[in-house]
Amino acid sequence: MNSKEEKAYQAAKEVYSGYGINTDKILQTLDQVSLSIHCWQADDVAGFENVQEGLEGSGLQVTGNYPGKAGNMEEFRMDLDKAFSLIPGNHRLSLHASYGDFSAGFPGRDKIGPKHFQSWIEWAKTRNIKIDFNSTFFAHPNVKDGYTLASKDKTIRQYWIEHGKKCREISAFIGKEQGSRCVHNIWIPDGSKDITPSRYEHRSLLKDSLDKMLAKKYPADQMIDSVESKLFGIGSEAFVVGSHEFYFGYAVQNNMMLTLDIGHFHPTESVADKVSSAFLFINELLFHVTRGIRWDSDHIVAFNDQLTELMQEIVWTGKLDKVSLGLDFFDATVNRIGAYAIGARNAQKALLLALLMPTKEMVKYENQGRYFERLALFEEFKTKPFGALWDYYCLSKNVPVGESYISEIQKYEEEVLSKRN
Ligand code: RNT
Ligand code: ZN
Repeated sequence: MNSKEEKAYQAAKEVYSGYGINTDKILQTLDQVSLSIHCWQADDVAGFENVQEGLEGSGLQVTGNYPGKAGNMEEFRMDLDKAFSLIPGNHRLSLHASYGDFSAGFPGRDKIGPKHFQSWIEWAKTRNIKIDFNSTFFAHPNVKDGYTLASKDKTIRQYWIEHGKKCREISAFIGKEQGSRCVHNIWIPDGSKDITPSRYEHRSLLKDSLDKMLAKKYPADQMIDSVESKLFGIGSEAFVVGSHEFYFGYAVQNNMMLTLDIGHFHPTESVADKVSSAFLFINELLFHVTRGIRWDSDHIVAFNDQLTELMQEIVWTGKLDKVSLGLDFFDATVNRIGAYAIGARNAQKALLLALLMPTKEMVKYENQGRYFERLALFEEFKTKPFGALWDYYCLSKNVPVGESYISEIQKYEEEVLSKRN
């Protein structure tokens, strides 16, 4: 008990215990929360289909050309290992369907199956990582004029319904194999650049396609489906079929999980404020933790108000156990492993800060109508020594403390990434 982190922890512990806050217990709570770490930051959403189209026309765009990107599955898995080694705790991997093991040939998205994910399941088992899943409705020639499940063309809809069905089967298989429910996230790019008189028709088609795709029921301990909305995308500025209202309604009506990507709303709209409403009508929420800037929704997660307010609301609503925290960002202008380390650690730090707030005291003031005191306490707690707790947590989980992961990543860049072509 004599490293500087341990000493700082003891001092911080005393500060918090003066307010009846047990920091040991809070670190345990933090440790029990697994992030669902997205695979797609590692290779700029490229995947392993080989026959893939670019992201263009899918409302997604990755900018940047930082060297060292993984070029095959072996390099990709190595990079994921490196990234996971810099994030304290035990986390899940969120895999996109386009990242299957197609070394024996890619059969087409409507024909993929559990066997294409067998090697991932093995990989994950040896690391005690659980897998979540995402169907891939973009970067494909069958995205017709920007539409998939909501296309007016029946053949196109049929193709994507088939893909969705296959992804659900794969998710259930993964869940069963790993002994932990696999969350299957559904996001489609469908929408239009300009004025669209047939919004109602497209949305009716989407509803119908989803009904067909989701008709088969799987055991709840194997998989759960979640639907993700968006406000607009590049090339779908005027109209996105799968809007918030659409999926909120759909999730409530069908008793489903709902995905709230915090980059998919108007910049001044608070996603944090949606938590307490959503939980009155929906049992479980999946968050895509990201950082929106102006028109872009996928910057590396920063420790900002957007993030800390979201974590705070999750804690205040008392629904931490009903929430999945998925990461969703992709930046190709910086070291990609560095992006993971910054983003994931920030998500955890924000949760830690939220867990440390003097909620009971604040509610006490609130009930007495003492609103100055409520705000004062909240503001003061923002600068209590929570950084010491974070450092101590990293130390106790054997991951780099503070910014020391910078040199770890630089070393990996020098020894591994710079040798790739
Ligand atoms: C896109 C959605 C979606 C994707 C991933 C790659 O706007 O946020 O979650 O980022 O499926
Ligand atoms: Zn998302």
